[in-house]
Amino acid sequence: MAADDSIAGTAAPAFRPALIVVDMQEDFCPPNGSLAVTDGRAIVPLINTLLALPSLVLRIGTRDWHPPNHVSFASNHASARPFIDTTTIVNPHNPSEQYRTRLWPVHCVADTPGAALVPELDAARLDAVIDKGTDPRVEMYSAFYDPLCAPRVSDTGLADALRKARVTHVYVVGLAGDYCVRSTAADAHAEGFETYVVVEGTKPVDVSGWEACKAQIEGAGVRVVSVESEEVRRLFS
Ligand code: VGL
Ligand code: ZN
Repeated sequence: MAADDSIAGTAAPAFRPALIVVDMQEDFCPPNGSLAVTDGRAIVPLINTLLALPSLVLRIGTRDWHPPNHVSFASNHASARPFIDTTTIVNPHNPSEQYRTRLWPVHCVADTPGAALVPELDAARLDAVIDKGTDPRVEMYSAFYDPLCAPRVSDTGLADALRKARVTHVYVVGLAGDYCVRSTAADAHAEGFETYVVVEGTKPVDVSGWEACKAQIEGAGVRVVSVESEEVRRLFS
């Protein structure tokens, strides 16, 4: 008998789902966003529908929330072009840990209009909003922590918050599918949660690479599912 069976052997496995709404911010949306994702605004009605579901035990929003001197801004590097050039990120506590990362236009500077959540998002339903990318020295796509690990530089406490709420399943939506949604979902899986990206609830920066990117997300142990799938429909029951 499995450990989670009741004495009668009838107990269903726990289903305590959380929704993570990633970076639904003005700068990632047309028409004015500095790093606008094509059709980024179009996903808000579906996200609001999901946010209203009573089956969710936790609803988390995230914001990309950078200081003006953030390392990911091309303008902070001599003659670097956004979207095209890369820079080296160095672990401030360990110069031997380094990796290359893509440079971006200035976006989501803390407390500016571009960093605001889009007003049509039903943000009143969020239990908490997590800010990330606040350290000027490191890039941070994931809502959990930065990709440096020896040692880790920032941790938002999201994994602890999910565990405290006894979450079992994590559904991820928002922007951008190929960056912050992807990293957040991969870390949710690595933290032990059954993790889904709801494909109609996200849009990528690079449309041409999206099919390959979705395959890589699944390779990290995450399921990329449709809103019509059994995995999403169970949220509605
Ligand atoms: C993101 C690029 C730079 C994202 C954040 O939210 O996916 N993308 N910063
Ligand atoms: Zn950013």
